[in-house]
Amino acid sequence: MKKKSNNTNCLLAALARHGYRARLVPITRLPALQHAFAARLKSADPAIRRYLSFLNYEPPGEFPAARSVLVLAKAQPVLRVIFRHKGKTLRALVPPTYFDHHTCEREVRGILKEHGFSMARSKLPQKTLAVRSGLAKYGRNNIAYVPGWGSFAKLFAFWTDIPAGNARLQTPRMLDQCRACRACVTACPTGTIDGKRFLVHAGRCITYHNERPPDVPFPKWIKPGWHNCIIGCLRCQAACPANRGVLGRVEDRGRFSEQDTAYLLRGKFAGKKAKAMDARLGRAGLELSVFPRNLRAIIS
Ligand code: B12
Repeated sequence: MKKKSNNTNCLLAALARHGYRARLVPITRLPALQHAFAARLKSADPAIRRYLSFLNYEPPGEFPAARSVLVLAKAQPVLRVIFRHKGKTLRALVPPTYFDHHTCEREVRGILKEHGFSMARSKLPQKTLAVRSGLAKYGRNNIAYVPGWGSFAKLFAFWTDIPAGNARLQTPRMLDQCRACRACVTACPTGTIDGKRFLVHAGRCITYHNERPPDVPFPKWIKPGWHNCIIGCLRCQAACPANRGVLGRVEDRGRFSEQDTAYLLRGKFAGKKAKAMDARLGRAGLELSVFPRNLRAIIS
């Protein structure tokens, strides 16, 4: 086995060849990160504080070799999924970051293994880590922007046994171009992005509502015309000048016939048919658990 420091450089180069930008955060930096995060969270919506109760800053007991957190970003396009309904074609959008999670995880695990390292999944705040590690900067919309990829970047954070030296956390920064820009504030119809404070009002975000279980109806204040994606929302990202170079990146993934669409709108899912449909939806970053509510919202 080669010396680990050489391996680290080779590993970072291999990750880059596979399209990943990477930063390493030593685990010794996590208490400070956790402290700062908790302080910021005080002004967040109670719903989001509950939502974030899954966060955990301790490496898993079964991975005592953990030395660092490998923070990764990978560029992703918008996906377009076609539903045939009543003789018409509906082109539904799935924003970046909803798909290929397991494929990427398998790929990264394989690359690490080739270089003599291991990893474990984490429950860490990925966006905060991306910004504090210097991989990204915040947009005014609170989404992390990676140079050249805009906000169309999927983020990951894995526990690893890679030595990370003494790398320091960086001060969170907003993109310079956001200073004089209010495009996202204006584009968001729900008031999620507040021109006066940095933290978003997450409980107003359309994404918050369309990611909830399908038996939870949308609140009445969300107007039907505000829905624009089958999951998530693209309004603040589509209006963002910092995303100009990536907005055209759209990939077709999935086509659902009249019969499929009728099945999804009926909302009664069980047995083999449901399993097969879930697998087809999974390729497009979707899952049965958001149907029929989200499809009804964009079809009506
Ligand atoms: C909870 C959550 C949500 C919630 C709450 C969102 C929120 N902003 O908190 C809801 C459901 C609303 C949501 C929506 C979306 N999410 Co989300 N979400 C998460 C999750 C699980 C945790 C995020 C989190 O830590 N929130 C807590 C807040 C406090 O953290 P923060 O937003 O980073 O806030 C920091 C700043 O506000 C900063 N700060 C405070 N004041 C100031 C002042 C200045 C000047 C500066 C610079 C900074 C600053 O301090 C805070 C703490 O560090 C992560 C996955 C994960 N494990 O990390 C994904 C994640 C952040 N989401 C993601 C995405 C893509 C989205 C959506 C774009 C989805 C979509 N297309 O519809 C929207 C965007 C909404 C928005 N404008 O923020 C991606 C982000 C990818 C990226 N490039 O940034 C993640 C990482 C998932 C992933 N792996 O891809 N999400």
